[in-house]
Amino acid sequence: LPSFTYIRHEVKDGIGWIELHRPERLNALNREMVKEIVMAMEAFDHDDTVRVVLLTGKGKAFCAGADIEEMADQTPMKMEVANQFADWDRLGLVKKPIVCAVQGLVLGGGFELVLSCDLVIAEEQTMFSFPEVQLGVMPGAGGTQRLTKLVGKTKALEWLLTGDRITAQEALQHRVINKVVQSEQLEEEAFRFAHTIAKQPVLSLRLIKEAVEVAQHASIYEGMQFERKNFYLLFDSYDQEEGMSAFLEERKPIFKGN
Ligand code: CO8
Repeated sequence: LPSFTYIRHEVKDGIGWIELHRPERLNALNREMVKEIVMAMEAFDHDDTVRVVLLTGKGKAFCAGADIEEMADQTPMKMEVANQFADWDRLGLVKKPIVCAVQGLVLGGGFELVLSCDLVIAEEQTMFSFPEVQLGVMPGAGGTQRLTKLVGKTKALEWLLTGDRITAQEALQHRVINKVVQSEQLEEEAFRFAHTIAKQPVLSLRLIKEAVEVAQHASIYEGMQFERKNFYLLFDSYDQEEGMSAFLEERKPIFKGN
């Protein structure tokens, strides 16, 4: 991986760690930064030493949203030609689980980035919002779609139409996030959470994530067929044989990731 301008990255114990790093702009996302995030995620997706991706931020805001300065003089045609949201589509194609740990403010495009991840852990002071409406625009990177699927129309509209801030507890209650932890424990808990997943057989992780993604848009019948095929596929893996033999022999399995 090249050294990036707006993010930091590292591989630690099977965890591909990406930290947003644009502190002077409260981690506001410019187009280059989004490209860097996507490039790092795709590189981790193809790196056999990585089993799970962990995305974090630091400081007052996990992310203050899209870079307003960069966005202010956009035109519809410039945006059509630049097609920047294609990068966001690529995020949705990452096969490995993505855990996101957030703190401080999670705004606009930053909230959309969080919604593009699979599992979210937040420190208790975290505040989420979609302030786009107050700027005369609306979310453009999946906010109206992913949020509505998660929380339903009523809450999604309330949050999107007011731009009000949502606490971590409220986000937890509405199933936007998985866990809330004390501020000083965020990093440790995030690594622990990621590590619990990283320990599992990697092909199971992959096919479970894929099947859950299918459940987001398929009918229950199609989804069941898809699940079944993925279930069958895993019986061609070493880790299935190892996992089941270990159970029968009353020992701990040693998974190989194939
Ligand atoms: N874009 C550009 N610069 C920003 C942004 C931003 N979103 N947020 C903060 N900054 C800059 C500030 O301009 C300031 O710069 P400088 O030091 O040069 O003056 C620096 O970061 C520090 O910020 P503040 O001084 O404002 O810090 P405060 O603690 O006073 O306030 C806030 C923090 C409340 C977060 C405030 O900065 C703020 O309201 N920021 C804008 C939040 C916002 O409206 N975000 C939504 C943007 S719209 C969006 O995300 C649309 C998504 C569409 C698709 C996604 C594509 C990526």
